[in-house]
Amino acid sequence: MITFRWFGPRDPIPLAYIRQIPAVRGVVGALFDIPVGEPWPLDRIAALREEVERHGMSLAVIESIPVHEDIKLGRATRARFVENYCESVRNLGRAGVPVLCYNFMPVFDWTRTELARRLDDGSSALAYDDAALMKIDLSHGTAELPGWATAYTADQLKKLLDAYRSVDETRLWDNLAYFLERVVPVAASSGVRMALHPDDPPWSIFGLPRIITDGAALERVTNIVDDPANGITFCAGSLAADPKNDLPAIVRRIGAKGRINFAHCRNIKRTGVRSFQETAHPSEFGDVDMRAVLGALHDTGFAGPIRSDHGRMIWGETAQPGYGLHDRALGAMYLHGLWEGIAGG
Ligand SMILES: [Mn+2]
Repeated sequence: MITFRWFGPRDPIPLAYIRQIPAVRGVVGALFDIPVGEPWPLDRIAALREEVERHGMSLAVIESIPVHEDIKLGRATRARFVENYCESVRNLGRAGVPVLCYNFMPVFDWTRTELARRLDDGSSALAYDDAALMKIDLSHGTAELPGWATAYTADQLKKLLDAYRSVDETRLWDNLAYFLERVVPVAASSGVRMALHPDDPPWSIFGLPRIITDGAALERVTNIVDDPANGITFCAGSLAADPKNDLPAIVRRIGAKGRINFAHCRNIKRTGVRSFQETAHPSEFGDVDMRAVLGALHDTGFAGPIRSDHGRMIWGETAQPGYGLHDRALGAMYLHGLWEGIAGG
């Protein structure tokens, strides 16, 4: 099912417009006003589902319920936050939401160094360059980091970065295991499939550990708790930033185990070592062989939600970086056409 991310009532793109993109029948939604670590109320999730259904689509995925830093840090206070997370997962099940996309990246979610890189065709797109990232000064908080203007004050960020000094990759894996061992059984009994998103970009930034960076890591995740509810989000654009990642091979390996619960399909063009820019979705514009990716998904029996991912800014649109209507709609149509060609309609 082709889906489309929607940021709720504050999203300038109304559900009525999303409904008009041919083939899009599912919405990827979330609640954006629940403090991180608090449980998501059933009535709020149910209301979101009803609003989506009133517009003729289904609430296919929640992306995402953030994991509290105390869980990633393995602090003593994590037990309460894990229990709250379980409560949110139970409520997703009660509200009939089948898939939960989440990530386990310390402090920073997806990170870019430019929000409007000009491409040859006059459009603009998100871009990342490791050398530019190194120059970002975090001593004043996240003010210098594109897209993170108000996330952390200088003092909050310093305390958090200090706390992570004692968390290396091994500890982060342990803390992920603690989380999965407690949350996956709840997801399984609630009818919710978890879908861990790879780290974006898939390497350490600002000295913080990042572990969900390649096919081996994604497979390791699925082995921590061996249950269909413990799956991954296959994100083509995130994984493709590292040229060592063979995307169709990763899909075949994890897809064969039935553990790809959600797919993000977008394209990027690598512009150097640890440097890339986002592009239009079709294969010819970047380093992702999208036909091979969708072919592998099809061959392994994937029947879950797929969404177009970050889009460029085109046709004069102004929108939240990466999340305008036009280019993501073109991406959705491209993915739909490609899938129709592969699957035979
Ligand atoms: Mn993604």
